[in-house]
Amino acid sequence: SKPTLAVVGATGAVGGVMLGILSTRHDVYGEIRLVASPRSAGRKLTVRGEQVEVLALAPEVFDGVDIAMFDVPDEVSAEWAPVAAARGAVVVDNSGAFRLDPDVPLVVPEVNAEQTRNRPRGIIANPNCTTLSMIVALGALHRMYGLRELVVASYQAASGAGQAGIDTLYDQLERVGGQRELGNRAGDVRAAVGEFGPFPAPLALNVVPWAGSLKDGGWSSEELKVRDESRKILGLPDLKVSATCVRVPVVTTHSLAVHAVFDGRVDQREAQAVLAGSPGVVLLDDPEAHEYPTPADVVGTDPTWVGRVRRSLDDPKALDMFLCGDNLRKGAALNTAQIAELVAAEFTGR
Ligand code: 11C
Repeated sequence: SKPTLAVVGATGAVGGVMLGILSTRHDVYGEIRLVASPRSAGRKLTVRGEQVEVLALAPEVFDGVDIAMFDVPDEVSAEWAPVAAARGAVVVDNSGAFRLDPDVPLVVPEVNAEQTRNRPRGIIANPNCTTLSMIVALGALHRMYGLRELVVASYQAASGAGQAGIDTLYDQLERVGGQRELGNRAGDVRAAVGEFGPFPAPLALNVVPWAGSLKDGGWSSEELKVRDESRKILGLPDLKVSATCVRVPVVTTHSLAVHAVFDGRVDQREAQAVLAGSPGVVLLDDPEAHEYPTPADVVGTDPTWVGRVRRSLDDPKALDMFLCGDNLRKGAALNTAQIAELVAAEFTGR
């Protein structure tokens, strides 16, 4: 029979995209239960064309649930994912709480779908949106050439910081819009934008070289996630990864400039063909026609988009490229939904 699904964190930025994705998949689940913090309980949300009342997070909401998706802060997942698992649900968790737990697989279906069944804690982790915005394409290139090293700069959208990030960017843009004198003197944008919200500096008319929290050596948590999660997903524990994570005034869709070094020589045309032929990847790479991915064109789509593929001028084993992925879809809700569907197939197949 069709499994019962719980969506925990249904009222957040990722939750909203998740309900849209679930509404395009009528055959996968029986009941869908929506769960959120007590603050949001009682609200009605639409999924599969029906109004469903949001339940307050409590142990009982997981009774009879086969699969539970979590889109909540790390500390909420850390506490509640084991509760759901203890009540028999397979948890697909989109927080950072379990991603590096050796007993929790970190799954990107195009790269390591087979890991889904290897879940001793009953929990499967969904990667960070920045890692997810590049890893499907890099997985395909790794299969072809053998990956050795990544040097990454991210251009991350405001919605990576949730609804508060989106609201902050729009509020700031409203304040600076039309003020043509802004941006010519140090500090004037800072004075004009109002609240910074979840960001440490103005985001409108600016770029901010920071995402997450401060870790040893000056690295941000986001940069360490890109390193640690890429290694785990690709099964390359010694992969060299240097990331610099930057926030840009884009609402949704993360971009990355990647320098990837491989075991052997690479070829531009061959690499482009590999990318073009990989499920979940779209190659858009015709600079003469001004064709390359940009967040404004990619947002709302499912694949990882790749362009500007070049062989390094100074290293025949290295490729440089530019990637874009919708951080709320493949970067979060869609990948979670894909993992949950792999689990759901176990239920319907038995
Ligand atoms: C951002 N990638 O863009 C972060 C948000 O580990 O799931 C997601 C944090 C995470 O700010």
